[in-house]
Amino acid sequence: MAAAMKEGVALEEMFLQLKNEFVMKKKLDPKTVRAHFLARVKEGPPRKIDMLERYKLSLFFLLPVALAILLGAILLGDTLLEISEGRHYCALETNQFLMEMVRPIFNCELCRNMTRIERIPKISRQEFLEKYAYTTIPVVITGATDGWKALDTFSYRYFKKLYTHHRGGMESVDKDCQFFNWGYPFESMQHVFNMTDAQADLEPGEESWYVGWSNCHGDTAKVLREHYETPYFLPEKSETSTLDWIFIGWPGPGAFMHIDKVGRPSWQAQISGRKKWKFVPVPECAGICKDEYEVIVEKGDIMILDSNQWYHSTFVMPGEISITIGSEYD
Ligand SMILES: O=C(O)CCC(=O)C(=O)O
Ligand SMILES: [Fe+2]
Repeated sequence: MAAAMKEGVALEEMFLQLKNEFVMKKKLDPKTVRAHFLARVKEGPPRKIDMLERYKLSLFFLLPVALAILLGAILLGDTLLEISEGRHYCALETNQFLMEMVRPIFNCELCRNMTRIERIPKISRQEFLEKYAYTTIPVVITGATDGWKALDTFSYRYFKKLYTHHRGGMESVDKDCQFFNWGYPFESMQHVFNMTDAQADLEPGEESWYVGWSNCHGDTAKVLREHYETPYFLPEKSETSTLDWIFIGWPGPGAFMHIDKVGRPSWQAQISGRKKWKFVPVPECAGICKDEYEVIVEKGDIMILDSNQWYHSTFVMPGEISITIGSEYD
């Protein structure tokens, strides 16, 4: 995971360097910019990609991908069926190169005039629908968790107790959901809940930590749902995924720069602590949108993001432990 973290940082550096190069040069069309980015990620130094090379490049990538899909369909038949039925989240381990290859081209007009990420204290369903729900523009709705029990109950010990008492909860995260250690030395949730009380509380001299997981265990989800509500501004007809995402950890680096392939936009409520989010537009928006955007999410705020369309990373600000819960919506 440390290697993956390094890879994430290197990718981000390369990405920003490329963006600067493109801004210095004359305007290139988005497809060419993306092809350059993919070529640089795969092959190192930049080079001109002509039609023949492009053709070879496509064959080079598409042939193994097609074979892998065929093999995967044979070997992972059941899992794929589960995914198609929405019972499984992801068949492949996160791979940023693959993510970049499969994501759709972004409409850079959406961020052309975007100077910052807005923090809005109150928003009606209608305004949210028109401006943010499906536009991919990140936004923070402040003070949006009033009355949520989670603000008083969620803590490291609360989750430890919940997952220890509900048989199968932890195992199902390992087996059917996802666990991210973001480069910190935890192999699984069992490992996280076995740390010493001193480290859990980040007593002086202890190492900071930050992890995240999705919960797809029915009984545990039922209990979690007693502690939070569907954000009041989500469109009436939208449905929140049955998958909850929890991220918890102390000040320091959180998620490293990445892009997801989850299919839907998501909300994330800050239940404790403060977290800085960094958003970087995709390569084809170089010179059209700002190089990066930052916003701090405070306790009680809800972040809205389309993690499929923006590279994003997080950093927990000094102070309390950061705890968030979120989900996708459609
Ligand atoms: O909250 C975090 O640290 C990362 C969240 C994230 O990557 C996501 O919601 O897609
Ligand atoms: Fe993400």
